[in-house]
Amino acid sequence: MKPKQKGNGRKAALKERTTVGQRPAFRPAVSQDKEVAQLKDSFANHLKYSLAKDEYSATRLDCYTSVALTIRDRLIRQWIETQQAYYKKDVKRVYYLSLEFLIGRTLGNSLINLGLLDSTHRAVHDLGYRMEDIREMEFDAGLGNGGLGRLAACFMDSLATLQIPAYGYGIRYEYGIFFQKIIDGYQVETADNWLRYGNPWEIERPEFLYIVRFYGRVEQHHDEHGSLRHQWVDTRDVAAVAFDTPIPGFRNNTVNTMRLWSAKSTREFDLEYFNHGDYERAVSDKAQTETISKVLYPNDNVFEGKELRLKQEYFFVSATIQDIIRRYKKTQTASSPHPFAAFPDKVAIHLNDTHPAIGISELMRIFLDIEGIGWDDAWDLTVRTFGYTNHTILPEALEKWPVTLFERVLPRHMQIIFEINRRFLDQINVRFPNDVDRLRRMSVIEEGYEKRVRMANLSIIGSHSVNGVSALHSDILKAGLFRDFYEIWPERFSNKTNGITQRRWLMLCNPGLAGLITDRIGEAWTTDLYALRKLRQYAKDPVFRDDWREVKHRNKRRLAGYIAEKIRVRVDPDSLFDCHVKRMHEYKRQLLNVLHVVSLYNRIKADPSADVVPRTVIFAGKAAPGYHTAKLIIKLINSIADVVNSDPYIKDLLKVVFISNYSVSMAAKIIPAADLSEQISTAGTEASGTGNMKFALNGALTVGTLDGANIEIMDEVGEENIFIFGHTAAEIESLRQQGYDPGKYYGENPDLRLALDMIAGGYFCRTHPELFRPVVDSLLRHDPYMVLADFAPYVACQEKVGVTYKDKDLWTRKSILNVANMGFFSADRTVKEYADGIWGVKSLPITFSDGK
Ligand code: D6G
Repeated sequence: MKPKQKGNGRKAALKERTTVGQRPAFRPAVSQDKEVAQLKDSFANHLKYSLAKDEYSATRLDCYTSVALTIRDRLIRQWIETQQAYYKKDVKRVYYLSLEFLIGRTLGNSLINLGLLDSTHRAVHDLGYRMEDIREMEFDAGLGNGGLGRLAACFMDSLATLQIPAYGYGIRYEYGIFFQKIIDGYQVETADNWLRYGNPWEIERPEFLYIVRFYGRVEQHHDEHGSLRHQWVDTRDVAAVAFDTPIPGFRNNTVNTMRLWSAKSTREFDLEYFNHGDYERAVSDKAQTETISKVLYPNDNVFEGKELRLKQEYFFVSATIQDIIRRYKKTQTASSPHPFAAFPDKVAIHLNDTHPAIGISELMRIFLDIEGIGWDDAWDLTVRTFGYTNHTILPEALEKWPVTLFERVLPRHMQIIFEINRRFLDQINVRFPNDVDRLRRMSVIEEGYEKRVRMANLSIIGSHSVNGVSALHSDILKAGLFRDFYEIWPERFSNKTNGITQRRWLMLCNPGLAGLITDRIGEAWTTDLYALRKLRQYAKDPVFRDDWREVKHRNKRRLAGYIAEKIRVRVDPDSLFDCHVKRMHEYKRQLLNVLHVVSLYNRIKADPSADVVPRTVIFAGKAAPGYHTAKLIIKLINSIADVVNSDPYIKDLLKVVFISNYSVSMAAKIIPAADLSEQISTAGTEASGTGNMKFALNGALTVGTLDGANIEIMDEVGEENIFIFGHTAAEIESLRQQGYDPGKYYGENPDLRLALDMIAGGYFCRTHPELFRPVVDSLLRHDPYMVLADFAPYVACQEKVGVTYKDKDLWTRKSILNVANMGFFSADRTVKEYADGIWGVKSLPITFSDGK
């Protein structure tokens, strides 16, 4: 009896924490009462003087904006001090160039990093609002598609937390990733007009405005020393305007900058037409120019060779490098004889995939054509400055720009790339004489009917460092895609397994679990995730396990409430929450999950008393608007959900839901409520995955293939605490070599055959029975991601999942051990490895200049 009573008392305390928020602030400069009073004052001031509203006219959005501005004010002093310290100490800075920053919401993150969560909750409460409602008013900054963009956002948080002088540079898209609605089971896209009500976190910096040039032609002449010089002339120009967002570290005074560029037409450009009296043309050309930063391309892991995309890439890279050089010059003494000699000692530029790789030719162009540096010196400085991360080996995702397009948009860059390539191939030819095949493979220019610029090859040749994002992925790069380069430059290659920030992905999204953990082992895990190891000893503690289950159950009830309200499906919080949330992509194999669902449905139908564990299978994810198969799979999931959820024989044994508009803030709702994390990509296709880490950190067990970082998760949590199934990357490769025959699996496995026949035959879509036949046809004919080969092992593994789930204590023990062993997957660890191994940048603690 005793432990139970104690448990109830704790439960009450836990409950309290989820409504009130986090533990007290880390270092209250003033008493909390005073802090709350100051926050309320500041809030009232912003409502009145920034927004011109009073208590009668203020909307909930006004309240959110006032709270956001109040919190932003508290970042400003630290922001200015941090930036001044970087100048005073003349530190080396790292510039993280990324076409995507999937930041999500900023308010909650700022509150925990500033240690103001509790006080702000109190202040907001005193003013008569609910903090949850206020936080829901914030639009996600959805400036990314998936893993690559979210990684950039996690890195920004870790860089600031590690006090590394760092900048994120990208594009301020007016429209981020589209909004997904589900209408009649189909995905419908609507525009994400996230800036409609303003963005209180950004500050426009019209003083940092750069001209970015496109098109035109190159003129050559000899200068007074007889050297050949190039001039890029008759260009069409666009202006890039900076918008800065402060990025606070976790309770450490550091505030870094994320600088995003917005396109504006130049005054000269407008005037040209005005002078000719063509007002309409001037206005429409202005609008045309500004489309560069209008919209994020909604593709994940697919290259779409659009001219506008190439312009986006060059636009942000050119503005960024101009800004980097401006900042570099500020710290150089005018008398220095070689003003750029120290450039790589002060500047590290990182390419988040090949999207900013034009930067290599842009820095060369500036060194050669503007700064007058000779080729060899310019090249040496460039290579020492750049580092490159590869994010995928999927062939359809590799950027290859047609030479004709590149030449037209960026004629001088094309010349420089040809010259980089010529010199590189000369070296290869010396080392491997007459090896034409090798030259063809390594060339930056892909020969063929249409010549193309291989951005990955340019990135490797122009960087001193190349890395993959999980151990398996980095090995595949070395042995496969980049083998020739690894052979000549083994020292350039390394692995940096991805990570996630535990501040957002545990502390903020799961306050119940975070509080329970902190109660037992203290707060050290917030900046040293390995501290979670201390939880191992509690995995056997029945009281702790009870509390652990209670936290998960509360999170599940909350998600069930959301599902009931939004999707009108009642799901049982006692059922196993089986979550498959990520971009919709064939290689991620949502279809494999679908086939399991159908086979489960058939088993229950055949025997309603079958001993299956009740499951709620939750899907969420966006499909690229032009990706027909992925969109059809969404419709298939929804069609199956309709049939399963309304079948009276199935009762509560199986429910299927598709949650629309997956986003960072949606992930924060789903992940804390998950029991099972589906990470079932074909081995060798998912470079790392980071969703896998977020789920495990929130106590979900993983069912997964030996792909990407799943392998390292298995190594950390132990084989007995993860459900691994399916062909390995090597086995997949040899199946492919042998000539893969999906029909064989269809012939051999009656469960699989039945499931496929039902889908193809219209069982789930009576009104349009042929609708899903193409999905099945493609599986039976090609099945490029080997869904059928992994079906039987997957179903067998899911059977084990079900059996384990029924043993509540065993499941909870495994759940605790997963969390306890997640130390390695902090983005703090990843970023430290980049800082030490690639960038050569050091932490700089920030102390205030007035000593306070
Ligand atoms: C950020 C923070 C602000 C600083 C500004 C310019 O907006 O304090 O003054 O950047 O810094 P630099 O770009 O000149 O380094």
